[in-house]
Amino acid sequence: MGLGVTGRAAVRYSLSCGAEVLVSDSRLEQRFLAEEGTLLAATAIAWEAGGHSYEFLHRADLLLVSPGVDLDLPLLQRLRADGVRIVGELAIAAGQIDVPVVAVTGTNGKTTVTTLIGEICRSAGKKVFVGGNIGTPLYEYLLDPAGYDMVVVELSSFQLESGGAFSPDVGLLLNITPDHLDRHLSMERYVQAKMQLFLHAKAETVVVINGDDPLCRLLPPGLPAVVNTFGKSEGCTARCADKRISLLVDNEQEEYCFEDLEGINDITLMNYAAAILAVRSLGCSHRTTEAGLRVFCPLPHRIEFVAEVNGVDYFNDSKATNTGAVIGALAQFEKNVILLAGGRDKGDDYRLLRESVAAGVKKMIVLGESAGLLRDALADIVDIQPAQSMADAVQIAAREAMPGDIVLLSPACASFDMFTSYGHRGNEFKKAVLALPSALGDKKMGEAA
Ligand code: UMA
Repeated sequence: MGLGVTGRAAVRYSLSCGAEVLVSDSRLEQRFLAEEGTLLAATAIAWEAGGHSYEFLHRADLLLVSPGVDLDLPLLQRLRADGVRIVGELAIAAGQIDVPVVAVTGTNGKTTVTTLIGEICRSAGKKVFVGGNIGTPLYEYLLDPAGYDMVVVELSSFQLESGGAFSPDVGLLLNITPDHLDRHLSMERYVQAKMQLFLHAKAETVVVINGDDPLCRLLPPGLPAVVNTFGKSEGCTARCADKRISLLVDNEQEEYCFEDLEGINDITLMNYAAAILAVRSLGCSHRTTEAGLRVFCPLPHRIEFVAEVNGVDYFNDSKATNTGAVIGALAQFEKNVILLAGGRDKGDDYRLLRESVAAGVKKMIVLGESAGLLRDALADIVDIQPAQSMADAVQIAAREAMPGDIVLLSPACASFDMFTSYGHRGNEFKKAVLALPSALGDKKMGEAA
C-alpha cells in the first residue's frame, strides 16, 4: 500500500520471495501510470490507483504499508478485523537480520547520528548498511545482505508504529518534541510510537536515551535492558559539558575533548555523545571513535552555512520541520536573526517558539500554508512579513538585514506545500541566496533615493 521509495522496494522484495503482488496507491491513475509505468510493466503486477478499496486489498493475505500510510484508517481497521495482517518493513525485517542492528530514532538529530555511527564503524573496518528513514529502505538490505557485517537504520515514528516485533541490538532515542501530530493526534501517541523501539528489547539490548529529556525516560515498564543515558544532567552515562564528553568504560574514565573545534555546539555535543555510547558498545576503540567524530562534516540542510553577502551570514536549516528543531537552531545564534519559516503544517503548536523568537529574532518572514498559523502564534512579539516564494523571502531578508545579522531558513514545517522535499526547499533557498547581488547595499540606497 503506497508505491513510493519504500513501496517500490517492497514490491521487489516480495517478488523475490515468490509472492503474488498487488499494489494500491492513492495517486490519480494518470499520474500513477506516468510515474510508475515502467515498474508495473516490468513486473506485471495487479494494481489500483486513485485510492484504496476494500475489495482490492482484501485479496491480500499480508498488507505491507508504506510509512506514509495512516494505520488508523477505517479501511485498515476493517481489513485487520477480517484477518489481513498489516505490517511495515521493520516487522518484515524482524528476526531476519543476522548481523548487529543499530536503530536511531528521536524527533531531531536522527540523520546526523545515524550517519555518524555508520561512518565511525566504517572507519573501524566494518562493512555497514546505512538506511531507513535516511533514504534507503531496509528491504534493500533484505534483498542483498551479502557483504555487510552490520546495519544502521534511522527510524521514524511512522516506521516504528508498524514495526511489529522488530528489536535492534542497539537502540537510540535522541529526544522527543512535538512533530507529526497531524498523524499521531496527541503527544502521548507520538511518544508511544517512539517507544516501540524498546518494546521487544532483551536483557542484552543496549538502550541509549537522552537523559535530559523527561519524555525519553518514559520507557516501557519492565524493560529488561541496561539503560545508558547521555546529556548534561548529573548521573548521565555520557556527560556533556563545555565541549567535552566524559564517560565510564569498564570502570575507566574516558574523555573526548572538542574544545579546539569550531562550530561545536550543545546539539552537536549531544549527538556525538549518543553516537559514542552506540559505537563503544559495538567494540569501536576510543581512538577510532574520536577520530571519526573529528572528521565528521555537518550534513546539508542542517544549520548549513550558505554564504556571507554584504556582511550578513545566511544559514540553511531546511531539515528543521518541527518547532523543536527550530528552537535548537535559534539557540546557536545569540540574536539579530531574520527567520524564514512556514510550510505545510503538521499539527505543531507554534507558540512553543515564543521564547526563542523573543530572545533572538528581529524579524520573521513567513511563507507557505502555515503562514497564518505562525502569524497567529507570534505576531505580538515579532515583526512578521509574508513572502510569496523562496526567492521573494530571501530578497525581503536581504533588504532588511544589516551587517552582522543572521538570515536563517528554519521552517518548523514540512516542505510539501511548495517543494518536493526539504532538500528541494533548502536548495531553492541556497540558489536564491547565491543569486543575491553582492552590492545590494548600493541597490538599497538607490531604491531609497
Ligand atoms: N500513499 C498511498 N496511500 C497513503 C499514503 C501514501 O498510496 O495513505 C502513496 C503516495 O501516493 C506515494 C507513496 O505512497 O506514492 C509515498 O509513500 P510514503 O509517504 O510512505 O513515502 P516513501 O516514498 O515510501 O518514503 C518513506 C519515508 N516517507 C515518509 O515517512 C513520509 C521517507 O522519509 C524515507 O526516506 C523512505 O520511506 C525510506 O525509508 C521521508 C520523510 O519525510 C524523508 N520522513 C518523515 C520525517 O523524516 O519527518 C517521517
